[in-house]
Amino acid sequence: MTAAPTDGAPFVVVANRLPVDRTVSPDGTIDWRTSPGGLVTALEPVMRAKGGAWVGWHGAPDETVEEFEHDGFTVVPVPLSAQEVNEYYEGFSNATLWPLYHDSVAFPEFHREWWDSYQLVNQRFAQRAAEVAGPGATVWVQDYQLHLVPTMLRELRPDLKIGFFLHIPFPPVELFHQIPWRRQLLGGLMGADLVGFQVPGGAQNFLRLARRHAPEKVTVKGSEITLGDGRVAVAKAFPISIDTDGFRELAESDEVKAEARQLREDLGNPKVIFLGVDRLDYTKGLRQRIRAMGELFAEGKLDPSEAVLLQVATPSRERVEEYKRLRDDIDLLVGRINSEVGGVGRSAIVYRHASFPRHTMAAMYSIADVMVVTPLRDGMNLVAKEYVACHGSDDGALVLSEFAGAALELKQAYLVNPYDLNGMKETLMQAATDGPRVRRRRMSALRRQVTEHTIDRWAQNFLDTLDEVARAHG
Ligand code: GDG
Repeated sequence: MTAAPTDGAPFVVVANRLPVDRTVSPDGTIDWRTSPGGLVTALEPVMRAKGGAWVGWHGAPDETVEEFEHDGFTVVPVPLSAQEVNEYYEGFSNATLWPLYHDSVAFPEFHREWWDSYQLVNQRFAQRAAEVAGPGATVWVQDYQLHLVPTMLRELRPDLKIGFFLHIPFPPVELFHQIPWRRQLLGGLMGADLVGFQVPGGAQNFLRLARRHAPEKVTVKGSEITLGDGRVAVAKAFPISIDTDGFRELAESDEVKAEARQLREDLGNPKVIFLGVDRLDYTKGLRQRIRAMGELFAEGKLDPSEAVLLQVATPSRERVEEYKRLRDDIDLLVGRINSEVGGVGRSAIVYRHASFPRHTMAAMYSIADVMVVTPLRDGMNLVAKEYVACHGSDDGALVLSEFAGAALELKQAYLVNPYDLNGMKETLMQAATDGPRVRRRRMSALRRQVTEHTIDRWAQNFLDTLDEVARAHG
């Protein structure tokens, strides 16, 4: 057991990555840059509002960094060796759990040394959280890289309220069963008072597994798991959202409006702009989407002098084999399509493998006539919600995969099955050609949804429920 520091933080977020990455330029200057991805977009505003401490890796291997203050909260860096980055992060987290939790759309690899490293690193995160959390503090553990932390942390600090939120899908029993360490992973989560999932299906999968593997004296009833010592862990869905007002205000600013005009001009003022924005990840359905768009151009259904697909693919996990392959595939596919369709000096697909500042993203969202979000599987997908928040006029259209968690809320989107190429092509055309009345009706329903369900409300909901559970059963 670790003693509670009397001056510790009352609220602690524990996530694999800090919201800022440490970068060192060639002249040795150290800089901190916002790290990419959905988890940071979602939690940074919560942290800015609540204060406290954020425990996470700072993005540079083999370096120890002291804690420091940033934007009203304490940043607590956890060091990782190059070997741990390789085995715990790129290995077990991103080449075992990530593909398996996303329907095994890529083959998950199981290596015992990756698992050893995963346990070791989870223990380090738990230890650091135990050191910075004040007496009776609320600790919110994030995502699949830290499955074991809730139980490890509870052993060190039984006085804490512990929540866990999984940002990605939680798989059905048949898939989860493949994992050699399934019991330990489940047991790790049961250390939390509240385990949150993006959609009810995820919570149900978890409860079903808990029932199946429950050791003696553990019972599962409804959404409650009662453990041997009488403590209760609750599993429920909390669909995550965005800082809707923040995005809307950004998109309405004069700077972003000017940038949007310039962007449209740079693209040659096309009649229809299709937009895709994704981390370059095989779960995001880029191959299928680009093929569908390519066929629409090749068949003459879309005219490259009038329509364009702007596709942003943010670099991600570049050292993992499957991601290298994906990058090459997409380069090849886009190159082939552009060489076959389109006039001289005008590309059917404008593809950028790069990361852009948030204001440029807002400018892109506001000029996109059709936003195309077609993951093969996605916990939620914030890009879909950001588009709705930023696209001011009601003449936009959102094409959204049925397999994104967001589809359960954004029901008025043009829903597609990304595996059905013909169906997707038809829906893309329908989204581009529907009359203004239909588009307006759909967009205003979507806007209502993201205006009412914001990131603040999500965090408040989760933390209120955590308080209730801990009070009732703690
Ligand atoms: C995971 C789950 C879940 C992307 N490129 C740039 C950039 N982004 C931002 C987007 C958006 C975020 O990254 C991506 O969020 P998603 O939700 O779309 O996807 P994941 O990264 O896979 O997130 C996902 C999420 O966690 C939250 O729970 O929704 O299902 O997989 O915010 O705007 N931001 C900037 N430049 C870029 O180039 N500034």
